[in-house]
Amino acid sequence: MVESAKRGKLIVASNRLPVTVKRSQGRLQAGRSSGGLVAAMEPAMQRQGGIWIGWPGTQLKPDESLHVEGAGFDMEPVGLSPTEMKRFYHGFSNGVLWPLFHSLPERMQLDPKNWKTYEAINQRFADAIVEHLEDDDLVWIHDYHLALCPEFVRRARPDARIAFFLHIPFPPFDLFRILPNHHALLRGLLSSDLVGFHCPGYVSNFEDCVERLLGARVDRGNGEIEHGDRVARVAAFPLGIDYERYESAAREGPRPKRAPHEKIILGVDRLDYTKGIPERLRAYERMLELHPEMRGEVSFVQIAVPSREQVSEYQALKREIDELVGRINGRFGRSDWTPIRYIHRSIPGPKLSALYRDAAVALVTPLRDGMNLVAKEFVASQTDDPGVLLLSRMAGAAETMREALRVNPYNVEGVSEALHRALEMPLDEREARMRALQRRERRHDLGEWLDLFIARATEPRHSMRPVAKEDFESWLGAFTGKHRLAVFLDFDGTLAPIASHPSLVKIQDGMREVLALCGRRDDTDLAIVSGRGLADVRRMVDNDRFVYAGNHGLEIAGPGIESYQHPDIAHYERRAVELVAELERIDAEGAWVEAKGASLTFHFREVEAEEHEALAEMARSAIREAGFQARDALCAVEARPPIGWDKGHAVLHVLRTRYGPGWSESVRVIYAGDDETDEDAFRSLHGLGMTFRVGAATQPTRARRRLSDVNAVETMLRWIAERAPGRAFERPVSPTEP
Ligand code: GDG
Repeated sequence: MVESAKRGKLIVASNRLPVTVKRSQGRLQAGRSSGGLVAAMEPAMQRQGGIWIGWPGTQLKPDESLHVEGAGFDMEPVGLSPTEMKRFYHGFSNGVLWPLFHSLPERMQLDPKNWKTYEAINQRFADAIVEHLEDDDLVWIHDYHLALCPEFVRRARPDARIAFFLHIPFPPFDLFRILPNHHALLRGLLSSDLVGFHCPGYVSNFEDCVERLLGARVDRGNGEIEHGDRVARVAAFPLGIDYERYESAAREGPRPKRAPHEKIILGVDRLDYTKGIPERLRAYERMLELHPEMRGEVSFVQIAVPSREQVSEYQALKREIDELVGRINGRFGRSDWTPIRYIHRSIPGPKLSALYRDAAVALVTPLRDGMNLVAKEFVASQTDDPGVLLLSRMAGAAETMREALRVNPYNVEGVSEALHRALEMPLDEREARMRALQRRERRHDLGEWLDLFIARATEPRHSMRPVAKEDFESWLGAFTGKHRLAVFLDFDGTLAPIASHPSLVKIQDGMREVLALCGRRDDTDLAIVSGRGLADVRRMVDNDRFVYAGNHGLEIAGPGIESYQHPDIAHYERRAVELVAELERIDAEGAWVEAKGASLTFHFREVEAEEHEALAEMARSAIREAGFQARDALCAVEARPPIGWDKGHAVLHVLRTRYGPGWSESVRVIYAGDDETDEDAFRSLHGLGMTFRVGAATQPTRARRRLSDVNAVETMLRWIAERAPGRAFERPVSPTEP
């Protein structure tokens, strides 16, 4: 399937707009917002035009609109109340996602209330996007604040072209799974057509999480992930800067009247604990300690732009830095020399450019950083005597900026040595390193990043290649080895496509053939586990070699096992007759009741969709009144006897009676099912077998992996039918076997 993508307008959404509005004496004043996202996307929007949706920094009154003269694009403010700011922005986004994604989980502050607000605000952003969305537009959502937004936009506009870019690292599986809401975040991101990251390492962390936590199929080679009936692409797009702008700003930047006699070491960061400012100050202190000759010869200028000042972690960090600066200046300072100049505010662009240009060393030592633009801006601004970039290995930028002196920011001793080396580095080496860095950043600049991202985001959509036997070889080959296999399969939606009425469901020829092949193998036993009555499902599948579990496992029979019928079944069969009669009295054209002995199903697939919930609720309450358990199924509600016996119990019963209590040593278990009731079996088999949830739905599952449809199940069975023979076990013989 190839679909052509024409280009409409660009709709960008990020937590903050590029302007921060303040109310002063009743009037609105717009200033620039700080941070890397704005630094990257503002020039992009100036080039592309379009509309930027985000929080303007203050609550606007209903009659106030936001028009910024000469911006080159429109801005749409999204309002956030002080409580919403506290819960959505400070609470969940910056109190949970920010530290966790930067591999600092001990700084997380979890509060379930904040998650609710996070969901609500993501929905609000999605509504604002949808309001402006026209055919052929590209929606580009940014960063961790809005991870659920793609899913909410997708729900409203299934065909929208949606891309997402994450500006911070994506953490490894072991850390990401700490998050209680990890499924929702992954599903949110995967609703995009394209999810972009700074580095290949973050892409592969994301792929690991999706594969292990959602069970989704991931094609790592092509960067494709199956999500329901869609495919999301994932790729690395390392962000660059507007190189020429920084270069010319440095050339034109103010020059000091007199060249300072000391060498400047420069740090430029938002005041954030991920930036490693205290560690950096300690490394500088250590360098002054070890190299007294440097005292008075160097000076450290640290710019720390105030950020997230309401979060307690940031207040504590500010205090720590203030104390460290005071201590170091007190310890080494002289009347004619201050070791550290600490500037706790934002400085204007031209002044920053001049500082970048004149610095001998840039100390860019974050503990973890998605990319880090300061490193790149420093390089582009080195128009005079080349300085040295000292760069943390933990910054995304370090993956490509190989000619920098790369350091471990936690290792104070190592950073201090590298700093000394940078200050002493001969011109030849400084020149060679800086030239190489400049060449790369000039070539891979912001314009290239934008072109590559937008081109990929608007590429025609592809279906993912269908699942193949080789996939099952990699998922099941090592697991099954030479063991005997016990394969459990649901019927409707797993072995045969769902039809408008259960009596119309039919196994396709290819499936019938492959089932027969599996059934003939001596090392493989098949069991069909269905919500249908036992006789019904046995008639549908029509193969005497299989075991059948009907009525969600209340009745079981077949070769090699003890037939089973739950002792309470007769009692519930009688009560079910009355319940059938009662449900049949619900007056809805197209709804009907399937009687299955001790259980029943109330179907409403043929009824208008808007009536579904009301009908389901009526059925649920009648079922509960009659003393049965109500379970939602696909366009249906099932009534089951409350006897604590489900498909999971049925599977374990079959395994125990067929292979003995030590079954887990001799057989490998595979289970595939498409229904909510199969989740019981997935739970029972968790850690004991390989489970597959079939179907395009994206709701959470306990299954290990997902298969898109009946065809994928057929491919799995073909792999099973053709796999190398397992060890020769005696096939259990039963009197009922033909
Ligand atoms: C996030 C990710 C990723 C700083 N002080 C002043 C000032 N700045 C500007 C810098 C730079 C930007 O702020 C900071 O960007 P970074 O990339 O270093 O860091 P974050 O804000 O944490 O950004 C980061 C980025 O998003 C982009 O994807 O690289 O990893 O954490 O542009 O120049 N600008 C001015 N005065 C200052 O005092 N004018």
